Amino acid sequence: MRIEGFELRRVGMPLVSPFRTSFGTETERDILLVRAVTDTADGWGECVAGADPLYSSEYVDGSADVMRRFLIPALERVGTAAEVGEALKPFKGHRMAKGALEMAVLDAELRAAGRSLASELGSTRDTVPCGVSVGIMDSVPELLDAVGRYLAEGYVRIKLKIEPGWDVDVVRAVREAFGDDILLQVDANTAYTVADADHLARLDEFGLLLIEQPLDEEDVLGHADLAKVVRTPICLDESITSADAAVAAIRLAATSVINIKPGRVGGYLEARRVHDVAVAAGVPVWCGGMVESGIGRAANIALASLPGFTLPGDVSASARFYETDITEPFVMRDGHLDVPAGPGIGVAPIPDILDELTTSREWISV
Ligand code: NPG
Repeated sequence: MRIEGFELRRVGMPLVSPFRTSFGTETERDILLVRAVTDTADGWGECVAGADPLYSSEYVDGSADVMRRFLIPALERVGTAAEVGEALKPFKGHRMAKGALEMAVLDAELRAAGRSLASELGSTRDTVPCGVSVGIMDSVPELLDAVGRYLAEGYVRIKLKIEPGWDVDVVRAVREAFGDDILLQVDANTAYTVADADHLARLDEFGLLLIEQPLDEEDVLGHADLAKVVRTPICLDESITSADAAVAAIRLAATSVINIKPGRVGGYLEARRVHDVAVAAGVPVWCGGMVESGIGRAANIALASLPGFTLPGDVSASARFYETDITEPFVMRDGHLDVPAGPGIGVAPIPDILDELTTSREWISV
């Protein structure tokens, strides 16, 4: 395969409701899509960097810049998706940008070969269970209302975003309203310090599946210390930037569950390696979400169908975030989504909708 170049497309996708986390509130997603044009087929990738560097150091203008100036030119002699990671290795960081380019090349390669991403990654299921991530709200009644609606829609697992001042009482209210049987977990997005260990241990009485990333991204040892105080399993997200980072965190007993987000680790091929090292260590994984459009959502569903993904992921229907998706929408049935079976990621943008939501486009030859 010869890569001719990439189209960078920015799309502005309004969210159905504001999504608040401990690091900010989003009302619209500014998504960078990349289309790889090759001599055999085109392929799509989605960069999950946010508009601002608040979840991680990456941000979407920075991703576009590094792709344009460094990453895309380095792909001149690359002929397969498996070579992309190696070709981009000299450039430090920027995993979300690298992951998007690799995804587009992988999609093109698989489309040309008529193979699905799911089968390429090692999928063992046709459907995946859907979890939903519920943002911080202005009041507890408002939150209970939202949780009630998601449960009625069929979501099989609820994740509550937490931060200091919106944690123990909120979890208690959800347990009191919906009982002990619902699968429930919390996500702090690094909002606490190890000095909060005793406070976080108060969550133990609620039978949570896990506490996700309570401490700073770089505080892996802090998580190991915290895990000795808190009985609820600690799950790392932001800290797990590669399969090597996963191995280290597991060995340090800083994490007993792992959230795998392909963008955060530099792509779907590294995401599979994280899956593999976790499975080898007996550590369950689940697929995270970054409020993706149908492009990234399709690929996440494929990844979530690998055998080590034994917990429901942040894999929700398109309608959870978007009234109009840029692909055919993903619709949940009985709390599950079908794994796309077509070539590559199995979906493509609908041209008219894509054009309508596009805010800028740019062509870059390799
Ligand atoms: O279902 O796509 C989804 C969203 C899940 O809560 C979710 N994602 O910290 O995991 C996270 C959070 C996030 C969203 C992080 C957007 C960064 C950007």
